[in-house]
Amino acid sequence: MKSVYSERHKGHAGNVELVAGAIVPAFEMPSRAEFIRARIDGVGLGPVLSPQAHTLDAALRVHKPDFIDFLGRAYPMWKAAGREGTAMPFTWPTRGLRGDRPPESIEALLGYYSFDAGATLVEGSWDAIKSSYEVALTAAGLVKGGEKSAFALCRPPGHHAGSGFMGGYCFINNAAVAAQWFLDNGARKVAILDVDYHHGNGTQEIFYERDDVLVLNLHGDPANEYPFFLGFADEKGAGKGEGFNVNYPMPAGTTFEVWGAALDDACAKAAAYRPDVLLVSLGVDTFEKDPISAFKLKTEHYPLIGARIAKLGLPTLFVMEGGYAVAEIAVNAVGVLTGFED
Ligand code: Q9C
Ligand code: ZN
Repeated sequence: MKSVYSERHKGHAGNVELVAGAIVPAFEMPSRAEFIRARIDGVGLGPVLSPQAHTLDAALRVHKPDFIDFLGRAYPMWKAAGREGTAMPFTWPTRGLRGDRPPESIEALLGYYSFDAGATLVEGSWDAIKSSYEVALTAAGLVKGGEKSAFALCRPPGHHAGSGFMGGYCFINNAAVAAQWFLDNGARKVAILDVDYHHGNGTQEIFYERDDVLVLNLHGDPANEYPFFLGFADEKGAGKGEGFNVNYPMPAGTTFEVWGAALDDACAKAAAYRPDVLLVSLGVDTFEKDPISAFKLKTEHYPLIGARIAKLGLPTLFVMEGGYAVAEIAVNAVGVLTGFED
């Protein structure tokens, strides 16, 4: 399997986040992608290609123009306001406040274009975000060009980013961009299987009223887990999208036996949908030792996930999302890919 990777992700570094009332180094750090990059060579998965340059046109097919424009302007504005270090949101236009029009100051803009404090920017973030987007589109091009599968080693990840907001380490929704790109380039239907531990709220929001993208999401129950405000089982799509969004919330402590049954059900739904392309939002934060998650999957299970997905026999694009127990995420993420190929 061919992979696509860019060193430009490394500029998105030194970010901090809020955990239990304290500012700590962000779990979403450059070493994540570096470990995976090394593991690809370690197991001989296949060639690793650099992304081709892309304009932002494909991003604008799923994101609002003012949001994409903001992502490019945010850190320069932060610096122009005399700040340095991590740009982090801290005020949000929730119920009872004015969320109907973009504000002016960088502090207000950060909150207006986010749903949490978890997507933070430093000097090199925007270039890294664009590189992650180009990685996804280049890998999508490989699948469109006839490859049975491809791996987009995206960093930063994307599935929490919605049409007009960032959050949860995510800025541009790489998987959603790729799905729309396939549709704009000849595909009639695309299925997205999101196996990241966290609900892919951004992906769900983007395609919620659409019947040309089936979104299947396996994740920690939002009743007790981030992102808390989306991802419940009764969210099934709306309008002509009704029935084309499926959530599988599962409790803390879920083992592979239970998780794998949900995967089987999701795969059956994907098969019945008969998509032209399958996109896998590949988070491996389901791992038992993940520092911010609560499922109990073991390293031996990841190749089984890949093998199960391969049985669908669909052109498949894997897009990297979360996974934070740095060294082991590489074994697990690449384990899915080798399991797919075996
Ligand atoms: N710091 C992905 O896996 N963390 N994003 C909330 C408080 C947010 C995870 C806990 C986790 C976001 C792509
Ligand atoms: Zn996650």
